Amino acid sequence: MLIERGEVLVCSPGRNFVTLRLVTSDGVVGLGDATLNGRELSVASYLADHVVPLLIGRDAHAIEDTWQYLYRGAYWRRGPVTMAAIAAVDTALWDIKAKVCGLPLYQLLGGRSRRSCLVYGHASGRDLPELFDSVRGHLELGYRAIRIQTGIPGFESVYGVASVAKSGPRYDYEPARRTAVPVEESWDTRAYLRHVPSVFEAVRNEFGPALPLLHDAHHRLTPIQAARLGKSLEPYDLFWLEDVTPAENQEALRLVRQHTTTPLAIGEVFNTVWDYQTLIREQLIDYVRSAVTHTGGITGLRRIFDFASTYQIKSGIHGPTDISPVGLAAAVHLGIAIHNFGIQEYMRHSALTEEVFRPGYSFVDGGLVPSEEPGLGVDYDDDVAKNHPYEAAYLPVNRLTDGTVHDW
Ligand code: KDG
Ligand code: MG
Repeated sequence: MLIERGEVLVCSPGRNFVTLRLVTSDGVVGLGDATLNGRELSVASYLADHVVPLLIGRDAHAIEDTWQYLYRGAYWRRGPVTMAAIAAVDTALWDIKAKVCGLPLYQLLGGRSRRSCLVYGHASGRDLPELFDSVRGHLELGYRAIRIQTGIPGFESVYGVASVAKSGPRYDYEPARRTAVPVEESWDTRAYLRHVPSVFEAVRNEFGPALPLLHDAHHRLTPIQAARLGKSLEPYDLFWLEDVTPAENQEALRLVRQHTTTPLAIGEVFNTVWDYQTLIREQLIDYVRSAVTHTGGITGLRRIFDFASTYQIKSGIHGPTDISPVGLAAAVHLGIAIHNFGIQEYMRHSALTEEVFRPGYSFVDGGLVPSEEPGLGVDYDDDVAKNHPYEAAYLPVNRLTDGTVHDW
């Protein structure tokens, strides 16, 4: 069975998505997610100009060989654009193979290791009353683990805080804005470090000790600041503290680790197992945050999880709404199969997004359950998609209060 055709589909049902559709000589269709928020067209071009032409006539079953051909064969390795493109090809080929076998994809990854994948949602608010409403809204929706992000007094726009709709707090916070150039946000780490522990104290007092709580520092701290934050949050028993430092300097986590027992999660901007080499070998983290979409697909991410499993490090697959339902479905198939599953991020896509992508996974009792359809279990509706063409959108740029560019 040969790969006969490849189409790169770019659409924007509320936000931008890049999807690869591969079609085989037997007419079997596979989908893969290649969305890179704010840099979508670079991956679309990489796929259309440099990858799809090389796939035509290749054996659709040769997933590992195709992965290595695209990874090693390009000579220029790694990086988000290359690895998102490889991820889309890899996921589409797994989708095809599972459809040919007549099995849901997780069966090819070893079968079920659990009934469902526990997820966490994103609660947020500019202040405590808004945050509490958002937490209650998530509990009513059935979430059993919740990420907490809040405004900081004196700052207008803070990472992770959703706008509030008339109908109540939103759950699908989208930081990328449809502007010709990125909007700029303002940041003060000392104000953040002073404020956050009081928020977690209030949340624990209101919602009790048992609810798993998570928090994302979004790459903004130095190692010593990160150590201080981890230590100050210890009384509130976080499930994890995410992206405390810009972790391309993996060794920086040694210092953080020496000072705090708060579990650490890192890796949504990483692309390969090499980005985790020190973090995993020295047990500097507790959860791997990479997405199927940005890590070379199921093949690339599974490699990282297998390495992590030898050190009791678990999965925490990245799943905000800029991972399409195709990428999320792949995450759920992988998460249900691996032994070292930790938790899955699930913000919920908008109704419009789910009109284009028809996901077969279901949210049951705070967990995601994969579709039992052969393959990934996601369909793509071209007719709906064509009414929602790409629109340029950028993630914000962050500046300190004196104007210095800072990590966003
Ligand atoms: O596109 C950027 C988002 O994927 C990122 O800001 C989301 O940090 C994020 C998370 O943990 O979901
Ligand atoms: Mg994050």
